Amino acid sequence: MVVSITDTSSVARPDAQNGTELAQVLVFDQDDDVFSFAITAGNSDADGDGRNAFNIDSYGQIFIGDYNDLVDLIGSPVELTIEVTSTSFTPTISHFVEIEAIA
Ligand SMILES: [Ca+2]
Repeated sequence: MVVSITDTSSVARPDAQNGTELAQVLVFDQDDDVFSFAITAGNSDADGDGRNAFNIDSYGQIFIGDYNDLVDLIGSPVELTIEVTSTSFTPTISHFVEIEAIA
């Protein structure tokens, strides 16, 4: 299994819409293993509404899950650790998000 990502970093702003794509994790697997994606570190739910700032779907697309959480992240780049779970092993890959203030 080879894991890569379209963008190692991205920039987001607190006025972004939920669902805005930041990057895509790509998996090449010769054995056609079944695999799944999870953000295992770096995520947060600053406003405590049960929705994390970032999310990843079953296709490996990383997107904004809750723009309300981004305000608290302005100025300090966030490192998200994405874990790819498969039957054989669980590689990880990082994606950095810089949160810009709304101009
Ligand atoms: Ca939240």
